[in-house]
Amino acid sequence: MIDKRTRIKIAIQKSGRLTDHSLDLLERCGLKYTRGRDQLIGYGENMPVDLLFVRDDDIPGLVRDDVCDLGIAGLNVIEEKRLEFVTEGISDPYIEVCRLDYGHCRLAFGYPETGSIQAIRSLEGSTIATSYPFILRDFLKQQNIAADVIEFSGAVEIAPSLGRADVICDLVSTGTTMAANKIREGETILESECILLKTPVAISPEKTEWVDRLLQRIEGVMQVRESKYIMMHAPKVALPDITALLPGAESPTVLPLEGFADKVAIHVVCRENIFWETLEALKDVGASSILVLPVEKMLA
Ligand code: PRT
Ligand code: ZN
Repeated sequence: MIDKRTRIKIAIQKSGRLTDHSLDLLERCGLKYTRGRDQLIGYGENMPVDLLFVRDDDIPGLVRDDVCDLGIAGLNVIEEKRLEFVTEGISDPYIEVCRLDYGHCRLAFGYPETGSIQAIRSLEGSTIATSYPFILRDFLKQQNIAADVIEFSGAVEIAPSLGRADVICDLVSTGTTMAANKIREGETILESECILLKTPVAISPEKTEWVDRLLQRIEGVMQVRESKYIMMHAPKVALPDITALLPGAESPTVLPLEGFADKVAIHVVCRENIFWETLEALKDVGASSILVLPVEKMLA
């Protein structure tokens, strides 16, 4: 039995595209857990944090109802449920804390290649199949388009060939599924990625410290993903050019180099990836012995 007053509960997808990434994120935050025999709950061993493994569609509701303090789901699901809650008169069901930079996809129209409708402007009077009726209806309303929306819980891409719809509105990542069904990808109505959700209810004082700590660690993990630690030797005069070349760099540490009056060692953390082109440009302005190292952990 989990003590709800003192232990933080996080809802994550049980088995699907988001599961490995979500677990990896929490493990990078230092969480060690054992998974119960029923596989539905992971018990945190070194933090007062437990994981609830559920279907992604259930995550927004669990956070809204304060069954879980935090949850991780795709913006597509979060926005669909939010609009559904709004129709029930619930306006702020959860707090969207931050984007997590995985699970990227887009909700886009798909037009059968042989069909007469090939753009949003021709949607008036059409039938559109989707698994996201709330997002789609909201979009159509904003665009002032009257169209029939029919809900498909899966395999939306076969709706046109079944004669059930003229057009589809579905998630796309590589575009292979639409192409294989002779459907042309059209306009995107929602860019999605995974989002960290927080309960709308005030978190109990017993849990606040660990929730804050966890959120800070998640922010740290997000920051180090692209961050690099760069070391190089360079003429002192080249310092302004070097700083200008490094994307997202903090102010560099500049150290004297034994035996060289006009040269220094430069150490700097860059919050963006460093490409070969940047290294070549650094060399062109006089840098040498350039080392680029990954950053393991970072706390602002
Ligand atoms: O059982 P549960 O309900 O938890 O799982 P699920 O089947 O609903 O979800 P799952 O694991 O398929 O996806 C979970 C989340 O991953 C989604 O809600 C999105 O936020 C995100 N995501 C990222 C995707 C895709 N990419 C994606 N490509 N979800 C679904 N797809 C589908 C897409 O609709 C298409 O039919 O995958 C198919 C292949 O896409 P293409 O474009 O690569 O061919
Ligand atoms: Zn789902």
